[in-house]
Amino acid sequence: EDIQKPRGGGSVLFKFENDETPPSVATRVGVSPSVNLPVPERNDVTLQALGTAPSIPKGSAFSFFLASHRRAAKDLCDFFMKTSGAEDLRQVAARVHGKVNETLFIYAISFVILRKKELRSVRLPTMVEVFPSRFVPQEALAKAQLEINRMDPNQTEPVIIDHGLEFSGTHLKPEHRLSYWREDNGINVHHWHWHLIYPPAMGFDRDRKGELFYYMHQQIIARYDIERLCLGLPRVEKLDNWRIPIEDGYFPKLTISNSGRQWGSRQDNTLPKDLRRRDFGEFVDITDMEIWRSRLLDAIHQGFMIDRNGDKVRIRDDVTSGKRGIEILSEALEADAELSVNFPYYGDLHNRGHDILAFSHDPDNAHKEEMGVVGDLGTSLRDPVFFRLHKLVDDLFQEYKETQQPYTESELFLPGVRIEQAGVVRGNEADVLLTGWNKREFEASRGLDFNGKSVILRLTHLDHKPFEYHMQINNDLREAKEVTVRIFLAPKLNGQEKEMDFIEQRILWSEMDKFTVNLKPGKNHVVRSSKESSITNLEELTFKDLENSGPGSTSEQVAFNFCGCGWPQHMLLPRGRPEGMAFQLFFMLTDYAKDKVANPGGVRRCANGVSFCGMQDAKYPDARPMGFPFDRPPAPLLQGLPVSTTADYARLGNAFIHDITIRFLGEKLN
Ligand code: CUO
Repeated sequence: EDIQKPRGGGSVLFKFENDETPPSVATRVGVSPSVNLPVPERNDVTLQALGTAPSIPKGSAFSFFLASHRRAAKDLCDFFMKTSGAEDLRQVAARVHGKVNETLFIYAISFVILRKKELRSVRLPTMVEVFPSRFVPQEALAKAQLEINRMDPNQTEPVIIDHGLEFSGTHLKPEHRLSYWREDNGINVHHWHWHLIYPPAMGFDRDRKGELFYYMHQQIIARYDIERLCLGLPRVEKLDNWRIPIEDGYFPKLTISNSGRQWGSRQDNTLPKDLRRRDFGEFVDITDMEIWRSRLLDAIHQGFMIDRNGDKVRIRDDVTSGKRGIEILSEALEADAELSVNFPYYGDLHNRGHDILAFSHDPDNAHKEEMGVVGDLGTSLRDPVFFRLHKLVDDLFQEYKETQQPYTESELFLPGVRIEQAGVVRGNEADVLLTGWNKREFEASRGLDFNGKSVILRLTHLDHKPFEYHMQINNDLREAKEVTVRIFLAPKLNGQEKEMDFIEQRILWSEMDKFTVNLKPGKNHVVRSSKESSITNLEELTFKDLENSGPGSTSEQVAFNFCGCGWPQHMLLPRGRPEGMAFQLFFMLTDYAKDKVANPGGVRRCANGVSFCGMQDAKYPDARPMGFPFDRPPAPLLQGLPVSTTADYARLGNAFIHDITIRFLGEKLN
């Protein structure tokens, strides 16, 4: 039996002529109502016009970390960008569909919809429904297909694929205990979206793109390390020696963009090798990786980089105009070949790191194997090695941050306002938060063809009971004061069950929320729901949501393409431990007048996920360095006393530290 006819995900966005896509699947997604009209012949859509886009084979993996694939993406995006309006794009896309790689097609469509103002009403469904095969094992999809083949043709009940809790793990390997986290659908969708908004070398820059590359990934590593601590595992180790085998392998058991081709897998103890993929025209030596890292470290320790003319470019974070050092360093490290201060010299450490790891099982194509999941933006977090690579990246950023002047007391202190009390409340219980498992359903039969029958994916994920932050703040000033409230979470104790000092805890602080309040003179009681977090997104929309919302939908839904970026709300809290685990919340108030960023004419669109994703058509809305005040080493003295732990920062009246407990119920919530 033919299982899952390749549908390529593309057809789900538009209705195509001669496409046997069932009408329900081909539902227009917020495009103009004429979408079911036939696609007229067009002589402007030729293979030549697509540049290098058709060079990526259909059915195979597409990797934004490969220079040749980025070029193909740029060619296709440029071509789509020339269209005028939704109808034109639909016609052009329908002609291109089937001629290019499926993932590339979805990437380019998403890219253009994000960037063309007139396409703001076009919304995209979640990747889970576009490419179900990237989220559940091939075996489960094949089983569903078999069940359908045996089914009574009149049966209307959907077939259900229940996925989790084990995910790809067996619990024989310590790393498998975190499969639920790495393979979480929301985290992977967030990562895909983030890179879609902030791609390197696509001919444009975004405000503080490099700094956000550092910060968003730093926060992923912090959260991953916290989750490891919850499970009694040590912090992730950076991959800084490419000449010894990588202990942990990874077997994704997934297929690529519904084509049936398998992602490559990596055995335990695989030795990374020089990349010699003639099929992509991609070559990298391990030696290059070592040289680039060493040059970046030179720059960090000397305090300047060398541009292409041989001139020094100072890297410092305390500049008030121009680019911060972190921005310059990040563009050279990621790297963005167009924005790097000296691409030939500082190289392409991070992207090439993904490539070497993605092909470590078949570096020269001797086995004709596909890349591993770490090569793809939408799947790379599944593999434990992703975190080892990004720990290396973050380690370089931290090395740089440690060379920066600590914040001074006047930069940290905000006179006149004082946090008297702050904590969390859930129902009528204070300071105890609960986590457990939950499930969400998606339709697999939108992106895959199951003979027109409905197949539901029921994915298990970590979740928590919603809660509220409560803060008692005194404003001793005579007038109202606008402040930014910054809330962070970190474990109280390290792996040895000892209280952490400032330096040890510094890079674990996870941003929970950031918002503005106007404090009236006197006492203020500020309440904020966990659901409003500045790092989390709106729930991803399913095809059904989109059908139900119609063209006259709310502006929040309209902005979804951008809002799709953001940490999943269900992963806001680390899981804690069954017996309860000690955490600390850190609250800080800063002067909004100093934090504010002028956004001329900027409508505040899609405030969700803003801390990790920025805002559409606007500058990043916080003037402080990202991660403030934990992005730098501790101030040596505050109010004349030394600083050894974070609690010493709370001596300032505008900061507050508070102990809470997170208890993992290990059962279904609600
Ligand atoms: Cu997000 Cu390496 O930058 O995956």
